[in-house]
Amino acid sequence: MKKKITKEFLINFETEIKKIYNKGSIRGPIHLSGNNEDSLIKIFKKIKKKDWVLSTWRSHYHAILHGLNPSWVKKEILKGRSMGINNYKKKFYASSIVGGVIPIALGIAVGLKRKKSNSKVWVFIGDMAFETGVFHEVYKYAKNFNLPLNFVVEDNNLSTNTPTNKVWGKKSKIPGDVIYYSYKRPYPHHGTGTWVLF
Ligand SMILES: Cc1ncc(C[n+]2csc(CCOP(=O)(O)OP(=O)(O)O)c2C)c(N)n1
Ligand SMILES: [Mg+2]
Repeated sequence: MKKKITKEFLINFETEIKKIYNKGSIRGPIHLSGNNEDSLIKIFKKIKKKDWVLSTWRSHYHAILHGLNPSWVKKEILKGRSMGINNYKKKFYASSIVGGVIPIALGIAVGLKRKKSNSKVWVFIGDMAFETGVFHEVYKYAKNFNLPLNFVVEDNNLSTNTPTNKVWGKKSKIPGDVIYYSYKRPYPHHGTGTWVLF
């Protein structure tokens, strides 16, 4: 069983990281989450400890909700590793390459199927990563070969500061078996909105 993590806990975690970052104590970029706590808490109820979770540059909430020790996550962030929080023991992998985790997730799902494992892979991607070709290829392959791979699209209609619907003319239709939620970003793409000098 995973420890129950509340919305307040998540918000307080990011608020604390924001304060530390603003003091100039984190010598690396950070990407803070917010306004999506309810959606994520609901989604993570379906994700088991034995499942793999793959995430992005903005992974603090995903890591904590997948059962990584919040103090350990905080230590990693303070070491400047916010953009790539990884813990193989806890089956958690995050990469800052847009779309980078999508084929990795597919490889893990193939491996799990070959081993006849009953674990699944959950991959969290932004709305712009969802529009990339690699998503559509991996989605098609996973579906056609019945692989244990679930996608979660986190839609803030932004790619850094560029509106995704304007880039593509419109947004693509989300397939019925892809988990989706939308939210309004409370923090800038990276940092806290305060200019920090080291
Ligand atoms: C291959 C690659 N290209 C560009 C970037 C720069 N970049 C970082 S995040 C990001 C926006 C991605 O938007 P989305 O997938 O919607 O994710 P969000 O941050 O909104 O959750 C971009 C372009 C990158 N990290 N990797
Ligand atoms: Mg986005």
